[in-house]
Amino acid sequence: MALSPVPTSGRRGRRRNAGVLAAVLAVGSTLAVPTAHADVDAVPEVGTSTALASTTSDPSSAAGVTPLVLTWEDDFEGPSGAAPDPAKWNHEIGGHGWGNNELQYYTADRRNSALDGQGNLVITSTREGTEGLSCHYGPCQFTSARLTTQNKFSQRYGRFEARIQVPRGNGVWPAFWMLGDGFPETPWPHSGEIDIMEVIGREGGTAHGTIHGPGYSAGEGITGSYTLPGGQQFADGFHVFAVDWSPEGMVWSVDGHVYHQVTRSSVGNNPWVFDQNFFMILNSAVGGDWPGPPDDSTQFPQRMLIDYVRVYEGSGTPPPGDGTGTIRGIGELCLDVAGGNASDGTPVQIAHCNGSDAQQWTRQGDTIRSLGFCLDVAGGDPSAGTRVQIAHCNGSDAQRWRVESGDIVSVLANRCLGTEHGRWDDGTPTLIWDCTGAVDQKWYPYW
Ligand SMILES: [Ca+2]
Repeated sequence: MALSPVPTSGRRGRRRNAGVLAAVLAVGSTLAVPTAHADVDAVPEVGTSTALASTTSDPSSAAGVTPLVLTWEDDFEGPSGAAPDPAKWNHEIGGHGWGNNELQYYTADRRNSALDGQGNLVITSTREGTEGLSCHYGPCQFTSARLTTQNKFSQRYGRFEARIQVPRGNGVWPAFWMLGDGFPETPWPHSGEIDIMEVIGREGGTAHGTIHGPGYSAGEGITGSYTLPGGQQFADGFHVFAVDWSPEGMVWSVDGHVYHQVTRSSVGNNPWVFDQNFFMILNSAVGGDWPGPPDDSTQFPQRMLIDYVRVYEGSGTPPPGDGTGTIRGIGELCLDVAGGNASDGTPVQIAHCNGSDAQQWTRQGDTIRSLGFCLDVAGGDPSAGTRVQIAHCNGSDAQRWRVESGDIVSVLANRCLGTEHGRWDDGTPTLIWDCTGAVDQKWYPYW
């Protein structure tokens, strides 16, 4: 939500954008991700179920996975018109722009936040109720609501998820996010910020997940985004937005589809400020630096529906560490040793996942191996376009790889593993290329 004390200069320039990513990771846990919402499940299912997040699997079978235990929830059951449970939620009130030149005045009025009697909390952004309210730009034009769990509930690590139908139209800016417990005594961005879901109306098919901290705040937040297929809009239905947060990092997902990961190393030399409790925030802003103002096409009132918010201890989907399994990339194809040929110089390609040993990879430290050979930049040539192969492991930089935010980065070349021309048909060769965040450069280990 970029709670910056100074106006941010727009967030389109955010670095490390993971791009429009259709990487699909089937989260097997029905506890973590309700699967009954066929209306939101338009992304093709993975053929092979890989229950990284299964609560029934042996935790030792997948590094970092621990059973999920529900620690907090609000299902928003109650009579229509009732206030959100005051034991769980605070109202934040005001029209000072909230660090982003937002246009709404947040109220505690039931016109702006109330249960709908059908199991949802509704945050309504409206032109009503502005009489006598003063905003940073003059008389207020909109009212809305912002709810927090500050001093009522906070937690360090775990899974935080909510099932939400966002509002629609240019200028709307719904968010489900978190701030470190030390805020405001510890000022932003040192407090840390975890944005689990942000959608801006003019790009209503795309959801964003971001962390902000010192050295990576506002427009420099470390962010990823997920775009629904087929031109769907997030306002068309409910979706489950989640972050799985562990001491090692975080993984963001929409309806169980992982689209963004960070590890402690993602913040570089900046401090990692995510080893403290965080509290949750739900709000629906109008206008502001990032979404821009509503226009004549925007209809009010706009409603943000929240079916539930649930928090678990444990980690459903940890960032990938060392392990063995398949590595899936663009089009859900598997990284594959061509022809299963275990010999020096065999090209590495992508192919439909077939369960063969030629698609089993072991990451150990900074090496990635298959069939007893190491993933290798051919000829030790660091230039963009160099093919990637397997070769006898020799400890050279040509065989060292960093795995971060879905990228597999050659230490030798500081370039990303991708596919030739970004293609994803069977047998497309792999190569190294400048890291662009393109979909063909995103890889997800399944272990
Ligand atoms: Ca509910």
